[in-house]
Amino acid sequence: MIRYLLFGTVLAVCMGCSRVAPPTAFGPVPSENQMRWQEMEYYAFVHFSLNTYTDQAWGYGNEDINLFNPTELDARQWARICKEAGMKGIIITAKHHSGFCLWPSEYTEYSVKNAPWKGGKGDVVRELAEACEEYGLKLGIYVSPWDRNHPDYGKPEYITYFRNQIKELLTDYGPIFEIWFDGANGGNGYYGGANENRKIDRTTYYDWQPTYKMIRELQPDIVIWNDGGDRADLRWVGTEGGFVGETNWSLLNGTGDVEWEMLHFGLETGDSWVPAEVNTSIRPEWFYHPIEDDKVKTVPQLMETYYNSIGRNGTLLLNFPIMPNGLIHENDEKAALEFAATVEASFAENLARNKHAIASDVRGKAKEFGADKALDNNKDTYWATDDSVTTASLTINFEKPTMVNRFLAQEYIRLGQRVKAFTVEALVDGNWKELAKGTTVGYKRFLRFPAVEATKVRFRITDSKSCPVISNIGIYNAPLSLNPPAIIRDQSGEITISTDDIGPYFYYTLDGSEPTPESKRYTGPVPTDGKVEVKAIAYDPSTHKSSPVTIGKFDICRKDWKIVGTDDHKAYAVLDGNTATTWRQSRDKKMPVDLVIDLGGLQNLNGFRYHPDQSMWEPGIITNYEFYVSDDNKKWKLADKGEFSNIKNNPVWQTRMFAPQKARFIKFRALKNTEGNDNIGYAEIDVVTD
Ligand code: FUL
Repeated sequence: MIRYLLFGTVLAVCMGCSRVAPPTAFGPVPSENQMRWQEMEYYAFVHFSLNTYTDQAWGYGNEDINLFNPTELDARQWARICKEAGMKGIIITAKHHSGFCLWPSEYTEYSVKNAPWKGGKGDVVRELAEACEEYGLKLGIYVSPWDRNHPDYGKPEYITYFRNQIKELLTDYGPIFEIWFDGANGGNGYYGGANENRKIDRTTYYDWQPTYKMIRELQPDIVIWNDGGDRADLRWVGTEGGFVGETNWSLLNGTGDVEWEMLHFGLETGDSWVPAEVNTSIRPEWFYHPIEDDKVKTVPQLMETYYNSIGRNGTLLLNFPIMPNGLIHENDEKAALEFAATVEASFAENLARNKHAIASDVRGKAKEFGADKALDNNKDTYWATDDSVTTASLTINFEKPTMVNRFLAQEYIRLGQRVKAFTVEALVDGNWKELAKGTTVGYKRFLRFPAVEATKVRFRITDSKSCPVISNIGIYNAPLSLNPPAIIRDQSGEITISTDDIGPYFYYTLDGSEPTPESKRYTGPVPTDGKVEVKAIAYDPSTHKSSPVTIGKFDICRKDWKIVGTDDHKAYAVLDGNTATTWRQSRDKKMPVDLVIDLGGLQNLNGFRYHPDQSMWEPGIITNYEFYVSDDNKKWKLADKGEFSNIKNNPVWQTRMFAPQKARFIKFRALKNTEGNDNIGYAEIDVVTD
């Protein structure tokens, strides 16, 4: 109350006319750099390194430099695709965890300068910087703090090395809009031949403050992303799945611990402006794996990501893995361009633009803060209320019934983030109807709802930290696209096809041909045996539109498989084809923990697949494993061992190939999990046969 008396709407006198003062900033506000970054909204990651050539997620640090030979590398292809896809910049993995440098760093031999590519004269970062300049894109740098190659990693000397590298990257390649410091540290690595485990204390080891200072001196317009140490300009959202919390405050506390919830939802009471960046890949993994060529996200999936990132007050950093030849795969390009076209079509016409609008309150009843300022397509003007008002509404009159299914609100965040809760209502056939509800708004907030024919739409702010300051409202009628169906094969071999959409038909093929509405119609589970490739579409009989195609590739049927050494019937969740169901081994077991399966007969094995536990809390996700095979469940032979590198942040299917083995039994041995305890869970286990 005192605050309102002191800072209540002020009538100021200017040059003989009275003028209503704008609201003063409330709480933390973005810096100019953060503001410029937020307005970029959508930009790309490219993941490319030596591990592109070894099919790994994280290089160990000893990969042979001679493998690096991207004979067709064309950074202009990357830039063209990003530009055509509506992106505003590209962040490149100049150095990933393996330590291999895509630029000829003066400080290490482990770089492009010793690779066969261009006779050691190549510089990927330079080529990208030039391509970005040509296409009008901004350049960003990912430089991994964890370095599995460097002999000094873990010692103070490494920090000097790391800073020298940052200095090179921020000095030699023109303006850099963002620098990205990933917090990953899996411990083990090559480390100049030591081949050992080196853990560091991420809160102290990197000594970030002098590094930040140097960065800001070298690149005053930069924003810093860091999930591993001192608070920076931007925050991670706690998942690589492509979504931030429905509630998303662009605030955190400047010091102190950050819990997962704070990353995901921000902190309403935070004392610093630390907005969210949603990073996700256009494929399941970050680096290129040929096995994922048919796993590129579809337009409906990318639209879902759009609404859950940009549509929730975040930015979207979408990754393209670069192929060993140095190009982006055509499937990824196609998906990104179709996604861009769908975004464009969805928001081509703002049905609220310049419509007549009435607000419940207008600041000092002044024209410059009127309702129409939220509909004038000018990001520098806004509708605001008097300081004491924290609930308010704005009603847009279409005059005639108008079909709508999307709502957009934007706060003028230069004055802080304020709105805590709102609803969207519509006048349909003379009655007010609630369409959707939201919590925070921030820079951009979209709500989706089933289409209605509305004569009026009302944006009702039901709670706000201070007076609302709304710079833009958008109302759209976006075309709908059907989700591609999910295809599951259970243990008996039965195929099930489904989606979350209500009402579509499904058509499928089992012979590799493209499904169309002329193909076989799905009416219920389809029995199959042996290896099968199922292709399916969802189809809307009323609009005659089809979804993108889903491809399900299944290896030998698992109907004769038995899980050995347990009578827990829940164990068969690992064979039910459903990655949402998990079997947890008994919590009494201590590492190593084995899962033994009898395949029911001899098989020609040359790989296995593991889908990790999907639980958010206390998951039992395996990071280090051994995989054995046997004829008789007595004599075991090691077929493969290794790590599932980035599995904690990106818990997707893991496929490992090994030299052919004829065997009837398999033993999947867990040596370590993501939490450093003994919890072990499996969503699915499968084999690859030749
Ligand atoms: C992760 C890394 O460990 C991944 O390899 C990838 O670079 C991703 C963007 O960040 O945490």
